[in-house]
Amino acid sequence: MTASSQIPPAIQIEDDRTGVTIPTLRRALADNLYYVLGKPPDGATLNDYYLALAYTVRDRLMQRWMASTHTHRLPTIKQVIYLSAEYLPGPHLGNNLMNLGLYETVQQAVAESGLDLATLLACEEEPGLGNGGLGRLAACFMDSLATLEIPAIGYGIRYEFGIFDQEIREGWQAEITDKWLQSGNPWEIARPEDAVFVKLGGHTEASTDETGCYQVRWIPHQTVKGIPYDTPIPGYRVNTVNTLRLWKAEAPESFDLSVFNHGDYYGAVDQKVISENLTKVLYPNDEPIQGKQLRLKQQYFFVSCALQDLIRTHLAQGGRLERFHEKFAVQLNDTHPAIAIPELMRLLVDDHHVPWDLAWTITQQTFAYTNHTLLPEALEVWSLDLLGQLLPRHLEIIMEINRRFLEDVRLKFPDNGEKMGQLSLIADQPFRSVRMAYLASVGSHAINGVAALHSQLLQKTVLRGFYDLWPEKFLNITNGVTPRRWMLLSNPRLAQLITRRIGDRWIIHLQDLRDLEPLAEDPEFRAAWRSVKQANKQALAQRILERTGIQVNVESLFDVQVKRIHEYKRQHLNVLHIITLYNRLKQNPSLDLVPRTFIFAGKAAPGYVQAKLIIRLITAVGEVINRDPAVGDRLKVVFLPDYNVTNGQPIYPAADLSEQISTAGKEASGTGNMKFALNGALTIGTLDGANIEIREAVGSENFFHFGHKVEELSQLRSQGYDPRRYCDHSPELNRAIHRLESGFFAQGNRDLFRPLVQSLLNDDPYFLMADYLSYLNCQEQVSQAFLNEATWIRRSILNTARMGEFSSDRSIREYAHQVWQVQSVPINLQPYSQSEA
Ligand code: T68
Repeated sequence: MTASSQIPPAIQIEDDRTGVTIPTLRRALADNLYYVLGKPPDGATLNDYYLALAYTVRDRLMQRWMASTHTHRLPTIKQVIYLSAEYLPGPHLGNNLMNLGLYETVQQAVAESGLDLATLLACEEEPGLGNGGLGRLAACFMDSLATLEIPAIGYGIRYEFGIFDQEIREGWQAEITDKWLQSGNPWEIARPEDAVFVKLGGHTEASTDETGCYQVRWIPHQTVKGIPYDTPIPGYRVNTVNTLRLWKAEAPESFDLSVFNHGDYYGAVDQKVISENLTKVLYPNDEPIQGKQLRLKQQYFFVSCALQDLIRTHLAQGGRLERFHEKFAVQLNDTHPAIAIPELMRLLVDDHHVPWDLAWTITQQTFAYTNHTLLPEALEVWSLDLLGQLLPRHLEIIMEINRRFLEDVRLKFPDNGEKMGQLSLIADQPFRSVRMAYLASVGSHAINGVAALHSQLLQKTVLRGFYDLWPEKFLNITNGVTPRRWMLLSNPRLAQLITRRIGDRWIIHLQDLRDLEPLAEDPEFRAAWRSVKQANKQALAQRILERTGIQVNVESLFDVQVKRIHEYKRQHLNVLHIITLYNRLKQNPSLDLVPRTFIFAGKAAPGYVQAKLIIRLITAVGEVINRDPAVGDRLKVVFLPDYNVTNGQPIYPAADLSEQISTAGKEASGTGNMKFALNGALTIGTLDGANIEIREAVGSENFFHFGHKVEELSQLRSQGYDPRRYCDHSPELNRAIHRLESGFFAQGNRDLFRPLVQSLLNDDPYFLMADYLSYLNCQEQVSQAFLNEATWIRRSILNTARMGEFSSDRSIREYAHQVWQVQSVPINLQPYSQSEA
């Protein structure tokens, strides 16, 4: 007898909740609609059906999820703890169906119930709990951790309002609040029973207890309650289902009551509002956060919740705190969670009476730190004033960490006062503050950058002093993207074509794409590859028409730049190229120009004026060019509004050319560059971030590189960079700039783009002028290459075939072996009635 045939009658539950035949799925859908949502089929909205389907899928994750959680808690199993203030997982339903292997079956079941799966998938509001690359990386990593069966929990913040939705109104970005929770979130389960309390403000009191032990007590001004909300993160075709645990802040009832007892009912309600504000909204990047007390509260809140949660479960499993670091490997996703270091010290020393030295060893063995930026304005510092007000005990602990650290430095470098000032966790200028990257470095056993160049620069610049002290702590782990979402789900046509020819192992062993290489020479395969790209372009053209009213030519070269809008990413360099082509056309209307459709998308931080002006520039140039009859469909400029995971998915598969044109040394890695090349776009890019490694992988002959290198730029800088000189020496650049200055794209308004032009002519901190000519020439090579369809497609195939190393599975394997020291733990499923009885 097989195990399942021995199962007692309770199996009936398993049938309804976990069965995957079409009749069972249809019944489950109807049941969930009726019993969970309380809707009869005829009164149900599309969103009700989406929710019912989501619950149906969630049910089918549940047994794996509970088995994973149970197994991962065992004291012998080491778990990865990813601490990130941001996550951008994208919509869950399609991904979960795919990972469970239920996509086609559910599609059919839904169809037989008279519904369309694509329509239901479109109902899902994605959790926009991040700004860009950093949050998306966290989501790719969560997918890879689960797929590699590595026990992991992602901790973060359950922002009520995520990244704003973007609309374009009269060419300008308008921000609309993101109400992702409005229609209900079927993927999360609140766990009020696991709530923790987080202290804020107040003061500390030191005393010596009866045994002569020095003790510090923190008497807070306020306490908030953290409620965890859990979302399952299933791996691809494995039983592992990890957890994304996001915390919501609430007022503790007891606190309310004490105010209430004094008769201050409204005061109590105020208190509730103040507490709940804590996790209300995601802060935009690219805006100064210095002095934003609420942001520091958010960081501390989720980190404290996470560490308390870990200590509690560890102790409940009989674990000892001395072994905390053997149970948990905690990764800091940038410095946003770096306050975890003094927090773990506080919990160990103050709350659990672990001696300082032992606590420090545990802490350093627990944490590892990933840096994501070298931009000086993005390096986090918190003023001692603010930190001391909000976290008085943590400030004391940081000072003590610093004192001991500088003492070590002094012993190593006697008589070198300068060294101590350089390495101190406390900066004196422009105000006394804690350098969070230094704190993260001192408190971690491993420090990594996210691409080879970035890791080198990190060691040479921002963390140089620490590299000199501890070279062995430093490593590079180049970013990656999950092929499940960024190929299988978003580019089904290409995924099917590939699988037909080389099998489907590439989905979990992306290096297998290598097997496509010989097919690049096969005319039949090239034709099939081209049809897929054309179909994807057709689909994107349709969306462009629906969203912007612009009709684009699908035979034209789709030239795409989608990412956050930032001066260092140089969307305006792209625009200077467009204006140059336009000028050429105006000068010579019969010019034989390779037709191009320029596609942009991306959000600008609400307070980043120059970035918003770049959006206006793109739309303004589009308004003129798209309507000029002399241009016809040779040039089109499109700005697709509201770039996010959902809207990004159909863009990558349709691109011919990927624009990765940041100033060398500024883009830590980039991950969009990987999504494009994986989907067969060719890249035009600078030698920056992971572009360098992508170029090496796909072959320099299949990558269009241009622009000054990092060292060349520092040379230019030291020689006294004069951007106007480039204008004087290039008539085309001069004309392009003149078009902008003249108000030509702004109905004669010469003021509109003045700030951009002035910045370019006066200081040009991102070297657009210096790179313009090289970019232009390189774009000419792109155009010539595009004319030869057969070789372009060959290069496209080779790009895909050679992108295997840019899977986030590879990144995660490197973290697992080189940083975390964790192993895969396959999850055995017991039949439901046996495991739960
Ligand atoms: C990005 N950083 C890097 N930061 O810019 C990108 N910042 O090169 C890299 O590929 C990616 O991280 C992943 O490593 C960000 O996205 C932020 O979003 C951010 C958020 C809050 C504060 C500062």
